[in-house]
Amino acid sequence: MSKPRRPSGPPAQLTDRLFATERRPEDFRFDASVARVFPDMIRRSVPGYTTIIPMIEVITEQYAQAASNCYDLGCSLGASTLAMRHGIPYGDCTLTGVDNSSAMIERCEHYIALDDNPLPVSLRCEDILETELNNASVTTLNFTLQFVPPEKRTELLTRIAGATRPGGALILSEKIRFESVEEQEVQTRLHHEFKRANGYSDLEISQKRSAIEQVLIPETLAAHKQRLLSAGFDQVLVWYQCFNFVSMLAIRAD
Ligand code: GEK
Repeated sequence: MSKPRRPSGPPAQLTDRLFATERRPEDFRFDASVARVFPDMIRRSVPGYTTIIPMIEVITEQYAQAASNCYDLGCSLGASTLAMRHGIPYGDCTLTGVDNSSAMIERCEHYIALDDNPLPVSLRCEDILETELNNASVTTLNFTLQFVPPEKRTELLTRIAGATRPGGALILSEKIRFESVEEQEVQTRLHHEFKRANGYSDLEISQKRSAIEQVLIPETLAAHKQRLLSAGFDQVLVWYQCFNFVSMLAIRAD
């Protein structure tokens, strides 16, 4: 039997021009206009995203356990969900993607259906703060926690750690900020240069920055590590960093 094709993720066919012309200042929302261009937007805006997605498959393969549940919280169009699907080596696992944007979930259903891996995927259009979690081996928060109000993050991570089996793990990718003003300045500049190199204009960069400022709240790496440990994970490590974007692995001891 041939192994199912590796996922390429949602096709990045539509170019993100959402902030290309002068707009009324308004907070960023994951609505239909964003969902339409999302694959292009995230690839050109998040340094390392195109590396992180296939590594989620590799990490999932290591930490998934037979007869357990795997979750992708804030699944958007399912790029991280599909990576998990292809990494799970057990047919008796469940895989659930959760997102509270109906525009994202509707499109995600379509991309999941196009992928030929046989593991069933359930999608929930729900708030990740409310969604039920249990018997988990691998949970992914790939650039989602940053959109959860900071005062609600501890409760969510404690619930995830509590639902995670011994030996299971959480993959947590986030935009971070730095204690040092100098490092914050350099890393932010490099991130903006990355966006410029990907074809975004100064106007697009500055309008997006203003729109997202109140919605995406980055924290320091130290704050993330400390909170993951107090939430109930036993080991936390950074497995990837590019500028001010990192991905961590939080593991529950066996
Ligand atoms: C990927 N993981 O392609 N409940 C449910 N969903 C939420 C919540 C919430 N409280 N807050 C935000 N979201 C994906 C990328 S994008 C990252 C994740 C980004 C959802 C929101 O609707 C959006 O789809 C997603 O989290 C964040 O690997 O745009 O930078």
